Amino acid sequence: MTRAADREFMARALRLARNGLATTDPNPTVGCVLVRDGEIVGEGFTAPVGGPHAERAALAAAGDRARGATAYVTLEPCCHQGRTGPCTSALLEAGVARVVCAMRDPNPLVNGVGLSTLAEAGVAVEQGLMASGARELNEGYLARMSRGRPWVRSKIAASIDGRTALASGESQWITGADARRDVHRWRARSSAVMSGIGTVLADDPSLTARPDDDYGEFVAPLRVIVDSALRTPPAARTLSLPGEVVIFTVADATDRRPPLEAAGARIERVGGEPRCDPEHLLARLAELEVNDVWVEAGPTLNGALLEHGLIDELVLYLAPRILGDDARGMFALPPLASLGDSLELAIDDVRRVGADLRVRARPVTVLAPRG
Ligand code: AOF
Ligand code: ZN
Repeated sequence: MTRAADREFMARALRLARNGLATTDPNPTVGCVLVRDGEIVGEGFTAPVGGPHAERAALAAAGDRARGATAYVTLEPCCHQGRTGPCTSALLEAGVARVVCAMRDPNPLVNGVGLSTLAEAGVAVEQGLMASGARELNEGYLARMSRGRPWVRSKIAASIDGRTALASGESQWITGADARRDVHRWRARSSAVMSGIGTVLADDPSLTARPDDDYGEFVAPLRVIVDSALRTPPAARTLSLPGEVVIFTVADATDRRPPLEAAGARIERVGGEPRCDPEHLLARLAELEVNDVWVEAGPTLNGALLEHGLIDELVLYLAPRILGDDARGMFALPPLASLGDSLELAIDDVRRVGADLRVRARPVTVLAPRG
């Protein structure tokens, strides 16, 4: 098989994996293409939790034709008994001769053992083909497995002069309908949608994902409120909607707790005083199998996350309007002594969404600690 052919089949496996972006949570989404004599004999992608992994789906489609085939897989095949049996066993039983995978699975139960198991059984194995494409599909899962913390994307809608609300608090709606539709697609593919108490009190948001009808199935994201003093009103809209809501707080059992629990919230106490320690609450979310968090919050929570170096990606929607210097900004941060102290970003992507701009950027430096 030529290198070009290898790339073509791996690109196809990556495209297949995209189908599972919003449905496999908390599992990674994986694509698999089986090729024999230059011809595709089976392909598949990860089913929702408890269902077959990509490899088993492709093997089922190929039947006997999998014997002697090459499997192109976007993530190292698993070798452990989880909710489903090991894919390594299924590949060996089917007589697959060669396995090309894009990247290692950092799950401690796999982490190289999937490939070594196959190699020891005589299968030709390769790793690393088109790894960056595979990484991008499962940024959240990879972050949770390798650093015990979800991937954090913070979405901010602002005017082109960087303002998120008027001094009065009014903020609905700065960006247009297309940007809001885009946001609902991001929410749908996230494991959790997180906001802070300031936003809950000001906007009474639903925090649910409501993508267009043609979006297809998705696992509803967990809704998370960061509310140090437990000020969430029991009548908050998000509590009245179907699905789980977790409120993180540092407040001890107070009389505010029972009405919130009666309204359906799960309350979790995390470390930190007087404010929830963002590292603790993200570690807790990883324990709850949250892969990626979509943050829609105001300057307080965004500032705290940024200051702790916990924002992995900013998704900024910038509307073509100007709100002026009286209006509110994006991040509450301590004053900087010099421009050299500012946080630098790398811009990954810029596009128009309706009348607005969408900028995706990653912090590449950290802010100097508060002096
Ligand atoms: C694969 N192919 O398509 C996926 C894999 O509980 P289970 O049995 O579904 O296993 C979950 C683990 O399987 C998950 O943490 C990750 O290590 C791996 N995901 N592996 O071979 C796939 N989705
Ligand atoms: Zn598997």
